[in-house]
Amino acid sequence: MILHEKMAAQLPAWRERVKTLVKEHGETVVDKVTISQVYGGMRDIKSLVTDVSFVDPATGIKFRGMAIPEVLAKLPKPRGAKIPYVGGLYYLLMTGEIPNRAQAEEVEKEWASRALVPDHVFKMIRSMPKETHPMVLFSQAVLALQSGSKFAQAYHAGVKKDAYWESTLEDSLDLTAKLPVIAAFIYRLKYFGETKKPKYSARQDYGTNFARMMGVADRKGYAELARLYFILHSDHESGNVSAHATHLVGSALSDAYYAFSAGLNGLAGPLHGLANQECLGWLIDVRDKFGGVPSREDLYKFAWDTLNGGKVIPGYGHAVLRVTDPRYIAQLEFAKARFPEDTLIRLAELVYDVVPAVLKEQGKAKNPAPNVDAISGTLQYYYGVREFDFYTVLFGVGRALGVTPNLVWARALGQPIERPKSLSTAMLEEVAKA
Ligand code: HAX
Repeated sequence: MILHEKMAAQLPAWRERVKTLVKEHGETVVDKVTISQVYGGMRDIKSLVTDVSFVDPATGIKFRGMAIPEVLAKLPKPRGAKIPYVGGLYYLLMTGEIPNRAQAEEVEKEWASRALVPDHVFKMIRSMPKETHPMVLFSQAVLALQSGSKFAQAYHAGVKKDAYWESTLEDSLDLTAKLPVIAAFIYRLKYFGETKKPKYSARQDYGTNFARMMGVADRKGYAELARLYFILHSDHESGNVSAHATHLVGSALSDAYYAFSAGLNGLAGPLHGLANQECLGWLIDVRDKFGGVPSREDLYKFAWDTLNGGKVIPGYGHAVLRVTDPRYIAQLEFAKARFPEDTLIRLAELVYDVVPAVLKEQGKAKNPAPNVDAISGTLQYYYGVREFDFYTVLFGVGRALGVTPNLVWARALGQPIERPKSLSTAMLEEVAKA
């Protein structure tokens, strides 16, 4: 299998590189830790390692060292499409190299051969109460797949530590292949009452399959959006909750299913994956209040009313980034190229023009620019996916594409169980006195 071959060839040099670094510089200090950081969610402490992606405060996410526009330009695309194959992105995240068309299509073929979801997963989802949150169904479904874990089987059969990554790669491909099927099934069941199992077609790519299984009207357009959405949401370093939770649970040698289900549970939180639905909600509030796109003055006042009401302006600001999120720009350009006259898109553009100035005037937010969530829901809304609580499931399908390469590499480089040290408040008070 193509990813296996490529990684197996890269591994000896990587292992040597890490071994030498730790052996020769193991005692070198990387960062200091302050009391505010210990109490403040470990913000900014440099204590994780990943070679898959890096968030540069000044330019945004880099996938394997490449910025979003470069990735979108260089990855091979399905014929007639403008947005690349998701399989190509997976190849890039897994191996660090831009694939050619045949290599990207090879990953797509792997997915097609692994997309069959066992019947018990559908049965389990169908048996849940109607009001169950789609993220609960999604996370449960991932756990329900665990019985097929090749890593768990290999581990129990006593496979050597050096080879853990191989069965983890198998699990990662199996899992990522099945997620679009499960997500689309949850969507059709929960909002349309359809119980039929979606079928993944080997003749279509990941995004096109997803668009068809979701049953949206403009399949071609939505396939492009699905590819873009999954690519943009795949990875954002290791410290965000979904990536870190996946890594942490995986570090106990729990397999990819246990680990990613944990990541999804974190993604479900309102401070993480839920933000996109709040942004769309805010835009819709503006649209409904003014019966369309308001004047600059009215929007300026509305934004100040939000702030004066003690609320944040959703979709703006970022913990790490200090510029407009390139993932926002990629989505805005996508919309402007396809449906520039859409009311919510025109509104989003006006907000982009007005809100950063308001936030600057207020003087609190370190970054007054929009983040990825400021527009992602708007694009889904345009294509008719208007069930807000489903948006985090879409994020989850994308996020799996980033956290699983991290898991495979963590196994390949023998990363140990994660175990930071705790202190009591009294101990920290002692530290403060010293
Ligand atoms: N509107 C109003 N006030 C804002 C703001 C916004 N959009 N962004 C930041 N601020 C305020 C903060 O609330 C904080 O105020 P206090 O000092 O009173 O607590 C102050 O500015 C400093 O905050 P910061 O250091 O600039 O930002 P943080 O790192 O603390 O938080 C957030 C980053 C993204 C959570 C924040 O900007 C925010 O709440 N934004 C709106 C919600 C949002 O868009 N969330 C999605 C984030 C994208 C993401 O990572 N998704 O997974």
